[in-house]
Amino acid sequence: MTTQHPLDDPNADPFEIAQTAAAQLAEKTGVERHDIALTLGSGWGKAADLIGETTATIPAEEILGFSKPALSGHTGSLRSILLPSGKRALVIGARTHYYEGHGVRRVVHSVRAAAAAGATTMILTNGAGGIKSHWKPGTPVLITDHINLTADSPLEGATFIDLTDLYSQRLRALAKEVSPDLDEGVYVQFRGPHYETPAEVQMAKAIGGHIVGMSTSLEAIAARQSGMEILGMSLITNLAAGITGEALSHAEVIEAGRQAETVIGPLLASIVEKL
Ligand code: 8IG
Repeated sequence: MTTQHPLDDPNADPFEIAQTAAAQLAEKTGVERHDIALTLGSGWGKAADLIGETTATIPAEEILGFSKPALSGHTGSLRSILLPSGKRALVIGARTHYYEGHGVRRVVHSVRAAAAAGATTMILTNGAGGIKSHWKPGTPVLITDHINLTADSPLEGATFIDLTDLYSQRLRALAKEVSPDLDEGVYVQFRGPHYETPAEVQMAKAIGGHIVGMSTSLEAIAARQSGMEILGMSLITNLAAGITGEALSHAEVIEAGRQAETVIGPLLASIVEKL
């Protein structure tokens, strides 16, 4: 119980820890370099089985800096997948959320480890609430941009990183080739873990948001810092608070994710095939 997490040491260098994690990943997977990394959020897990052949599955806690998953339904493993193209994908089924309160270094560690493992493309997926009232639970949406309401950043010190075209126009166009009527929206990251009040959802809408969630933005910033090209996708598992008047329930969110699996898994697999 007294074991200190390596990223909690203020004197530790998070990039050095990511390098060590990448070396451990290479050793345990037998794959020297990964090309693409995917973080699979609620509802997106099935995609891993469809994108290629899993050649190694590593419990996340065996890799330096990773934490056990906080939530059941989040799988807690790292998988190395051989794609039909011959490229290697690293599937991160172990997301640390900001609301867990372990600090932003731990939130973005998987992204930094993936970058250190060689990945130049970062696919970030999540389950989220929808603000556009015509969205039905189970709708996949491309993230075009984000608004980070956590009041935090993975960048430390005077690190001024450009976030123009953070969610790559090129990768979004590619996703649209696979699914031309894929909807799009601006993702608003709240701190959580509570869902928004209806007034907060109206605020998110007023400032230009279409999707509300509790992940992704901080990870995207870290991925950009590491020079990766980013594709972000949300699965709308519920309409945001106050949009329909119905109360939100975690069980319904999980169920919507389960039902959407058969659609979004193949969608993501087809996108990955084009990378
Ligand atoms: I799934 O309605 C899921 N995650 N902030 N709001 C926020 N996060 C979410 C929601 C939602 N649904």
